[in-house]
Amino acid sequence: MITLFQITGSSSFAVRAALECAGAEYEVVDVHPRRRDDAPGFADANPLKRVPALREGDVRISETGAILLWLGDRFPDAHLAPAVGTPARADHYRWVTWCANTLHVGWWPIMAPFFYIGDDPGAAAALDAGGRRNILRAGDHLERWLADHEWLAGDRPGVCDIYAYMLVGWSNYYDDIRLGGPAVADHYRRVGALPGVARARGLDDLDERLIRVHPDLRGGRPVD
Ligand SMILES: N[C@@H](CCC(=O)N[C@@H](CS)C(=O)NCC(=O)O)C(=O)O
Repeated sequence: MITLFQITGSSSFAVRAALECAGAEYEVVDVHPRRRDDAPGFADANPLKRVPALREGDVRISETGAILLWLGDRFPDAHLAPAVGTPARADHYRWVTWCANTLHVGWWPIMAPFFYIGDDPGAAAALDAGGRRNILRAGDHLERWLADHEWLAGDRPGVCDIYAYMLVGWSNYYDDIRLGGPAVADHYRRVGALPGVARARGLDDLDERLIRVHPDLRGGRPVD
């Protein structure tokens, strides 16, 4: 049985959505963000104690992109990863890696400036401005590709689309940040309409914008 260690509404959403799209059998361990040692097996699955992390038998895997690549191969019948050796497979590696090393970390200066500068308010403004420039540039890159591709890799939706969907969706937390243009918006709607992605939103207590429906709930339980 696959075990997913997750925090509702965090990066683990992409993994949960991929598991749902794959029709996988899995169980979830909800990690409390301030009491990560309470989750049995979490440190074993990821010594860094970050979510998402996944365990199956002797497999221990963390890092959103790595887990998504692994799931694409673990559930071949779900076709969430193009066939090995095809040009689409190259796009799949490229987009998952780009999501991880550019779009995902591109959010940190905006969403989590304390990672970089503690609580220095002067530095925060500069970091936020630079972060916004970078994330908008990333959105333009996505827009150019999606202007003439329905999906990021090949002719059907895959794990890279799910990863991009989550990261584009995070812009809904901000009134003044929109990634890309009409092609990114259409792709966001297409991926969001996939039954597995919609199910994962429900399980994660998220609305169609990926915003928590009940802000006081985490993993279906009140936040204490
Ligand atoms: N590079 C990691 C980053 C994972 C990460 O930063 N996870 C955050 C949630 S989005 C986390 O576990 N934070 C701990 C917490 O919220 O307490 C990945 O791609 O999975």
